[in-house]
Amino acid sequence: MSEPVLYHLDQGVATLTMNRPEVLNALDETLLAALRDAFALAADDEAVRAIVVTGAGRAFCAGADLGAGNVGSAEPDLGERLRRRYHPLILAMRVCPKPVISAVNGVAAGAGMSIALAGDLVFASASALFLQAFTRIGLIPDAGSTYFLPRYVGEMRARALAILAEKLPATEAERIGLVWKVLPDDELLPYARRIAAQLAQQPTRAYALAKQALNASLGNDLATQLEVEAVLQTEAGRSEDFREGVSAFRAKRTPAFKGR
Ligand code: LHQ
Repeated sequence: MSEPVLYHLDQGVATLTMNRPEVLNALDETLLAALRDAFALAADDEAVRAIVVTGAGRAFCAGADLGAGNVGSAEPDLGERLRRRYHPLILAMRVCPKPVISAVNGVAAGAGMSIALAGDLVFASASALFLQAFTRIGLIPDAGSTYFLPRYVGEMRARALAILAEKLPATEAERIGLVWKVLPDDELLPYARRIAAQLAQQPTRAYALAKQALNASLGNDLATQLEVEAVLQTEAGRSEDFREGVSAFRAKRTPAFKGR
């Protein structure tokens, strides 16, 4: 049997590829567990300083596996399935102390779209599509979609995406702020890996702290968030990379960051 998630490490970048192309990388228990494990491995490995998540074949991910024996087959409690399998994955992506790039190479539907949006940067191929497929089958958006959508694109667009559940082309997703950059299909993965490899040479500890600040931001008032920034900046200010950044600036040389 082929691996449900391919794990490839090169130049400080772990590429995680969901690998069930025959069902557009639909999420079954095995794939979900493997993806969570792959994020844990990449988060813990000091050699990994940036992560790319993508899909094998023509899709990014078609969401929960709707095939026989999976969701919809005498499922007693979908909420429990979410808590057990999806929430740990989405949280792992958000709190991962390394930048996570979603390279959306084709359709990202249902919880597959939620996984895409959980990345820190979302790049998409020109032929990619985003689909809040949930209400089409009588479910509500989950795995973080109701959290990410209003924050990324505003209330009205979030509601339209969730309720109309229309296919959203990549260029339109970029226009409304769900995607940072759209690339020609054959350039997406090389581009995502190139950017990730560049990030891997940068002060990645600062990215981790910036993620922490941004994760906290939307639930906080200004005074609270200023304090969050101060606490995290104290930490950044004590890092080797900060000393190196300033010293390289003064010496007019290229800094050599170590992510510490
Ligand atoms: C699939 C799937 C799929 C299995 C394509 N499953 N086989 C729910 C419950 C519990 C907890 C967690 O959270 C969730 C959240 C969710 O994610 S609910 C939303 C689930 N996803 C969907 O409803 C999307 C279903 N798929 C589609 O609407 C279409 O396949 C899309 C629009 C994604 C792509 O359409 P096409 O490009 O026309 O491809 P296709 O439909 O022909 O699919 C290709 C194959 O992949 C096909 O198999 P076959 O044997 O006929 O070649 C599909 O059956 C299979 N596939 N999605 N989710």
